[in-house]
Amino acid sequence: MSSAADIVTETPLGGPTLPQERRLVTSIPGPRSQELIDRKADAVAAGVGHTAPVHAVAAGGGVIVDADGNSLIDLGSGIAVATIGNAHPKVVAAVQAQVAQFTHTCFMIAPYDSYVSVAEALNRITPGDHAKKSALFNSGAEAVENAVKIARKYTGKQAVVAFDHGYHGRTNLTMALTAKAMPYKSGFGPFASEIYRAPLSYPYHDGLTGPEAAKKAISIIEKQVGADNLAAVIIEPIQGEGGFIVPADGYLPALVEWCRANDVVFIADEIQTGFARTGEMFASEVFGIVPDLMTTAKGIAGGLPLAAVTGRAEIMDASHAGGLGGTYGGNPIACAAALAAIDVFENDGMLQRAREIETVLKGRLQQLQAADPRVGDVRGHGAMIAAEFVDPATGEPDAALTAAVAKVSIAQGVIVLTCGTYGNVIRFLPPLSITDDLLHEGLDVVAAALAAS
Ligand code: PLZ
Repeated sequence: MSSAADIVTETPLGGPTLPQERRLVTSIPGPRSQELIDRKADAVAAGVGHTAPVHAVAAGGGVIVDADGNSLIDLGSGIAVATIGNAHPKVVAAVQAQVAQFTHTCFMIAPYDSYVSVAEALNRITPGDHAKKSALFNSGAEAVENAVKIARKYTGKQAVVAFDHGYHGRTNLTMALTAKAMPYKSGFGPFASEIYRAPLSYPYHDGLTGPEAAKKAISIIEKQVGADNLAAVIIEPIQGEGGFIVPADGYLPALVEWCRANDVVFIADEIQTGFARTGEMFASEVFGIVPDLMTTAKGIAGGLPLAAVTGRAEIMDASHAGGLGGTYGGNPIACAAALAAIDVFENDGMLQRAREIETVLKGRLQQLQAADPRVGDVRGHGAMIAAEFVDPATGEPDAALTAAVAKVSIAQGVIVLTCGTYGNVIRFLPPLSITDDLLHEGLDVVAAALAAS
């Protein structure tokens, strides 16, 4: 059996030197993976699911290697986290140096440089040249919770508007902000109060221009919530879990303008879209908007858990001293990883690579769409591209087809993720360290899975 270390191939953007190939030496799951899946069923709470039935032992470049020696093409990056590639050498070196120095003092007890440096970097690279400040947390949901706390404290108002198809996390407040009941919310209520929902711009389905869709949303917000009660609007510039929905041009700028005119904090949730994923450092730049607050996580630290709220200094400073924090927020190891990852994002051609990946993904998926009417829509930016599957006769979402294509692809050694309110979207979120050859091979497998489904 060939092991991960047998063949050494350079990956284009660093990462462990795993052979960059799809290699199936057993069926998926192989016996060792199956053993882990069985132990998981016995030991891990049933609510914690998994997409690919594999026992991961190594990952880098564009592959994940399992305990049976299979090498799977990774088109998901652990949900948009391993954007610079798994175990990127700069992240590994930074983490190793930090872990040997100190592992935790608690930033609220004895502050350290790397937290402040991450805050400075975020203040510099997020959109807008106004004065900014940041605060660091552990997970995306925790960042969203804190953005809402900060906006409420600053405005003295309580209501928060989120959008149809939105996803913001699994904690109590963020479940309330999240749109989809199954699997995220069902049975887990009651949910936080003062959360309202407005319609999104979803060009493939609503046929509205951006300004038309914004007018509709703003009218609902004004009538059902009232600007005088509204602390914040929170939106993903391109929705992630909801189906990689790209709003029509002009939608987001109109919302931002309305927020500015009405003393409402505009929060961009860039947890999935941030850090070069869309071909810009942040998706807000794709739409030419400057959010008041931004939440980030996922790609920020090359796989280490870290999240942030960054925004206008006067808003970020609204909280009394001691009002924000948490034991682990801005953990020194995660901060060291983030500084290394941000260096890679800024200096190693990541924006360019995301744009190249967009060309490959969109080109291939549009070819599929032209040949197969079940591919209803192809959309996205950078290395965040999706295909929406429908019944061509009715235009209705086809979740069964989508699930079948994903399942067959994974069995053939290509990890793809689904998403969408109706479960009828396959999303492509490859690490930017993937080679073009692997990307094409992954798409060949998906195309064959579609043809066979
Ligand atoms: N906001 C926009 O995409 C996390 C969720 C996976 P956490 N998305 C992946 C799952 O099924 O749990 C996400 C996001 C946006 C917030 C979050 C929440 O980030 O780090 O998972 O808390």
